[in-house]
Amino acid sequence: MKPVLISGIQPSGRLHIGNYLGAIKNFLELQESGKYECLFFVADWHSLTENFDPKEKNEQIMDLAINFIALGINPNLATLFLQSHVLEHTELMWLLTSITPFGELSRMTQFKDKSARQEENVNVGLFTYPVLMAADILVYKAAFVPVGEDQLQHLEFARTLARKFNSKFGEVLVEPKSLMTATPKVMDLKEPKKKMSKSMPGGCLFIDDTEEEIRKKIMSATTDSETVVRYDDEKKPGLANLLRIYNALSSVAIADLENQYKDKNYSHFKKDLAEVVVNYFADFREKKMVWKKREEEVMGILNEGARKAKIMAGKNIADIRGKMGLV
Ligand code: AQP
Repeated sequence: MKPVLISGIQPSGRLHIGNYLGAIKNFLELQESGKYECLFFVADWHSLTENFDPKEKNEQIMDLAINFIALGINPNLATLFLQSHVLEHTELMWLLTSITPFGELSRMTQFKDKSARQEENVNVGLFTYPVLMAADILVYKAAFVPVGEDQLQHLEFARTLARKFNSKFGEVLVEPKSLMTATPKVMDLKEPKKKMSKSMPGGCLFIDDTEEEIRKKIMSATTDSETVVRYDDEKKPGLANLLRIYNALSSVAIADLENQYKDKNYSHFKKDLAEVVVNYFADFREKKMVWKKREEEVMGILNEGARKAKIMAGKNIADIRGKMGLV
């Protein structure tokens, strides 16, 4: 049996290049490697912890599922499903809350950041988010989780819970390891000291932006007052971020890019980068248009994915219940 690998993305806005380079690019490579039993899901429950409109949420869920498929998640190679279709995630979450220290959850960076950002809606779901995320992973006994850097603290927390559960009730859970890409933290285009985030759309480069939008956003990305194209993350964070994006999408080494642009200015570099991005996502944009007209087929893929996921999770949750003395 191949090791299980799992990851999810929230349907809370449009996918940006940080989601792609930090997570989805890895999903595709890992899926193609054939080395893992891959599970990918739309984390719709997680996304309810921020203010939302039900109609818009419904559209975001379908849009994310379509994005997954148009980007290349292949239902013949991976299981694609909606988190809310597999109730075993919430059952395990409840079981895990009984061994989760309150203090540890209140120290989670994302909880602190998001509760400061949405002061009017500091809900319990925002607080218990890491327990649900741990359940999402542990319920499949997943060994690997491809994520961006911002999720490492939550993954470490899932590892801690697995260890604690095993030592209290007996070995049953697997401690998951992270798998990161070479670009685990893509920065905001306007404020390059901050992570690119769906909640700050002004600095996001969305993967389904039009060609004109891509060009406009890259040309106006914050850089610095120097003119030399040189990688220096400390002094030139904006340019360093653009160099990393260029490198990740073209496979040209950063040192080679510095060389290639040594006698050219930032504007020349940015123009070329914009074309790289436009071309890289051209195929995706076309496929997305096609899949948008095939919603029924997408639902079929998600239903079949949930069916498979439920079989895996159901078997594991029975073992876990047993360890806890439930009958
Ligand atoms: N800027 C980023 N660089 C690299 N990886 C990133 N990820 C997110 N932002 C970056 C990774 O994308 C995956 C899915 O993220 P998510 O939608 O589940 O969660 P998120 O972190 O809430 O996404 P955002 O865009 O950053 O939204 P908000 O505004 O809510 O904070 C994860 O693997 C994540 O690491």
